[in-house]
Amino acid sequence: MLSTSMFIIGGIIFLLYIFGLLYMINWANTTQNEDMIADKKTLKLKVNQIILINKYYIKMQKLKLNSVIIMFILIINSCSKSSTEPNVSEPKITTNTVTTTGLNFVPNILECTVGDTIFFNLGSTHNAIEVSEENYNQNNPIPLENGFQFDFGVSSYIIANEVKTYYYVCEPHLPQMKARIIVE
Ligand SMILES: [Cu+2]
Repeated sequence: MLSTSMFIIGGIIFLLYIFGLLYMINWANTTQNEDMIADKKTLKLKVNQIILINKYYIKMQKLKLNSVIIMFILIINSCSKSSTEPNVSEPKITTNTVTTTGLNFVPNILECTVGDTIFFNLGSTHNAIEVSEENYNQNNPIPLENGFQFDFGVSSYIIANEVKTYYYVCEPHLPQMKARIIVE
C-alpha cells in the first residue's frame, strides 16, 4: 500500500531527524561546557556574551522543536489523507438480518433492495420455509418450488436477486409465526 510505505519512509526520516537533533544538542552542550571550563578566568568578561549565546541557543532549540512538530504533523496528515480518500469502486454492503424472538420473526416485515443479502439466525425451535402468497394466507407450510428452506436453528442467508415479496413461515408455530421480506 502506498500510504503504508509513505508512513514507513516518513517515520525513518523523522527518527533520523530526531537522532541528529539529539546529537547536535548533546554536542552543543558538551562543547559549551568545555568552553566554560577553559575560559573560567575570562568568564566574567564573557558573561554577557554567554547570556546572548544561550538566548540564541534556546531560540534555535525552540525553532528546531517547532520544525520537528510541523514535520510530524505533515507526515501524519499526508498518511491520514490518503487513507480516508473515498474508494468509489468499493461495493456498498447492506446487510439485513432476520432473527427469532418468542414465536415471532424479527422483523416481521423486512424491506430491502435488490442485491441485498438477508441473513437468517434462527432459534433452535424455529425453521423458515418460503411459501406462496396463497399458502401464507392460508397458513399452509407447503414449501414453494425453488424457494428457500432453513432448518431449525440454522444461520444462513439469501440474496434478493429480484423485485418480489418473500413469504415464509415457521412450520411448527403456524399460524402465528410467519413473516415477509419485501424486495424493492
Ligand atoms: Cu417457530
